Amino acid sequence: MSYFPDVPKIVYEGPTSQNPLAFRHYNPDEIVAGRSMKDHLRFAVAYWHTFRGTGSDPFGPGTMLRPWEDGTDSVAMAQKRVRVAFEFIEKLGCPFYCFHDRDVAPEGKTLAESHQNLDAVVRVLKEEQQRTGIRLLWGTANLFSHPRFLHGASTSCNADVFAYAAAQVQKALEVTLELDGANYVFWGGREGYVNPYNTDLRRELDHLAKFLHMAVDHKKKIGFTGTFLIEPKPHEPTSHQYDFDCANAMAFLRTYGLEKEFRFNVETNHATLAKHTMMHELLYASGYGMLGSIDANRGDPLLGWDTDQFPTDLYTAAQVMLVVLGQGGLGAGGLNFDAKVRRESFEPIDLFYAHIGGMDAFAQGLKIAAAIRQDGALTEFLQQRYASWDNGIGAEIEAGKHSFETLTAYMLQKGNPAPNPSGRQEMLENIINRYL
Ligand code: XLS
Ligand code: NI
Ligand code: NI
Repeated sequence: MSYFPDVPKIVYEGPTSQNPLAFRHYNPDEIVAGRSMKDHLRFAVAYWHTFRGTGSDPFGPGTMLRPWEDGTDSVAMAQKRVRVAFEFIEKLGCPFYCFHDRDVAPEGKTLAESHQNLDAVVRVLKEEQQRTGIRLLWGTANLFSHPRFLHGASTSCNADVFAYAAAQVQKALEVTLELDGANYVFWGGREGYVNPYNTDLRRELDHLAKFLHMAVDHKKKIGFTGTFLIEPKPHEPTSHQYDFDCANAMAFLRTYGLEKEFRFNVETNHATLAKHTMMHELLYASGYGMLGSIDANRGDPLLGWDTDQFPTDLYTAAQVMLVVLGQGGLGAGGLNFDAKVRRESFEPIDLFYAHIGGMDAFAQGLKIAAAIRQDGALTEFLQQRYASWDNGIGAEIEAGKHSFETLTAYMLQKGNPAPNPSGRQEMLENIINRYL
């Protein structure tokens, strides 16, 4: 039984190929900068968008044609959908996938029933993982769709909702372990607030930290060795999401003694919603050894929300890969396409085009970044720019040998600082463009 009978296995045909169902740049076994493309990029398909996305938007209902759907939200349909998903992921040649508990299995009438539903689907996921060799990059719990979470989950004013969320995360974590997931993600969902008059902000943040500490305890208890990842996002659905950006989330983690237990899953569209570039967020996380994984997508510069489009911008892809190569890879992390086809792209084949485009963009970004690094022009310039810190007064300051008073004495004697070098922004941007 095939759900995509007209689509062959997607293969690499090279940059001159005109075949829209082939890779022009993603050549999984090709070695770039000492490692195969497959190992550098570690692509993942996002179950929620690709297999649960309907195409609905605030102005109208879903549009997606998904011939395998029978219109029910049954466990049987969920199990069948897993077969569809794995046929898709296998044909695409994508090594990983990611899911929320409620994407893969329907919510039951009670927590116990939800757990049972999940177990029934996890059996099929496991079977398909074994059959195909496709692996779980990360699992997570959906703590934002059901109306019980309307005030948030661990930051809800309702203590029972905190307890429910704890039970749900415990289960999702255990399922992730069972499926040998490489990471577990915490995106804030509705952890944040809209109205300052009905919100005890400090109390909610204390509760969020308590919840994450419990998650860490349970992780250790069950022996899950994957990485815990926080996925910051500044707004949406709430006005003030508690994990605003990497810098804010770092401050939160450190405040509550959690910084050693978490890293970040950085998403392009979240970075831009925070009025950052993706590269800024990645550099920040990476600079502190906190970059764990990436949600690769993009926003629409003319729309102010998380449009989750497929990443096709080579410039951004190259910047992302510059940072990833700069830190020696993503380790157990990967590039998850947290992206959905447009409402107007409603046929199943569009799912292939979308992922092929994203994979090719990042494969090209990888090659561009590797070439830039090989050439060394950027790294040399950067080193040069900070040369005043390599010896003399700069090195002494870095070594902690100075105070305001000794620096005053130094400057009084010297009179004026050495002249500044040019920043050479335009020249550097031209260098990048040489490789595009
Ligand atoms: C939503 C988030 C979400 C997370 C997983 O904006 O990107 O999809 O990646 O909960
Ligand atoms: Ni998002
Ligand atoms: Ni995401």
